[in-house]
Amino acid sequence: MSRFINLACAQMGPIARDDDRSTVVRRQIELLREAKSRGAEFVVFPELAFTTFFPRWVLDDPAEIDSFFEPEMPGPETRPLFEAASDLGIGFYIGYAELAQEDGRTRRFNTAIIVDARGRIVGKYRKVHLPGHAGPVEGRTSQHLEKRYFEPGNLGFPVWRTMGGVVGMCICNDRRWPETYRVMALQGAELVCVGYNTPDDHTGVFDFDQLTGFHHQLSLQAGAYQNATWIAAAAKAGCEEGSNMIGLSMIVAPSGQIVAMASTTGDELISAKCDFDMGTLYKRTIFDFARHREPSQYGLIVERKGPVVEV
Ligand code: CDV
Repeated sequence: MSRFINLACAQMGPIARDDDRSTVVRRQIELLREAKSRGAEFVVFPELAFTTFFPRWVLDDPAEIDSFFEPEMPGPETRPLFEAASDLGIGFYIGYAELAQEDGRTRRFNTAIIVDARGRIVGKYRKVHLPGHAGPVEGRTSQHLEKRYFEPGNLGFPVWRTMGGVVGMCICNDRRWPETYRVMALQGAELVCVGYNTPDDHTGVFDFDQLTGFHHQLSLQAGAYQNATWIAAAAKAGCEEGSNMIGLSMIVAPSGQIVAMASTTGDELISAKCDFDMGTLYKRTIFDFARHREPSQYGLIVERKGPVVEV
């Protein structure tokens, strides 16, 4: 049996610090129109897709910080995206900085949502693995301060039955952690959506060597294969406010094969016809979790945060 979905990733080129939401949303709607012309039913947009990647800066002014956050989704400036998608009958995943009032206080999360083809938010995910630091690191021209601006996500890694399949989400750095995919795969994930902002010009002072693009691909291909799931990953790419971000948006099959990949670092739509059932072969054989996994032997995975050498 086959269950096909026409899937697209809307890679976005740089967003300037001064670009307003309406300008950005116009670009996104243009990408949605192209998606429609290709017959796409679901489009994955990047992480923090409405603004520049502000965690590269040390910001202290609360009003300036809040200007990058969305107190409501959709809000007045982002609603046109929802309306255009629903008019076109396209569902989407998009990332944004979420300003939440929760537990009697203001909280900030790096968030992504799934919106169905009728414009309804069906799922929300808050980024669990926040890379970088809480304060500026001396000697760096560009910081990575996600730990300063966001709390770790508190919603786990749920999946939703939508768009004809079982769909989950993660955000950027999450894609490097095997736990991310496995928790979703244990709930039957057939598609994992990922938006990301990955700079490749911090060599020598940050987490990168010359292999940033390779490690991105490696993580997605291994995650897809080892969990028998599709992965659709959309980049914010190009030189944004002086920081060089990788493109390489891609759609990866449950076999681990790349079936579509961006060739630019600008606004670019990639798409592929994907069969949700393609993972079934692996789920029945080599990765039949119920038959082959041995959770009783994996205790340290959840008990221990970092390595402790006892020998
Ligand atoms: N936005 C990110 O999470 N970026 C990280 C970089 C900074 C390590 C990533 O994993 O791509």
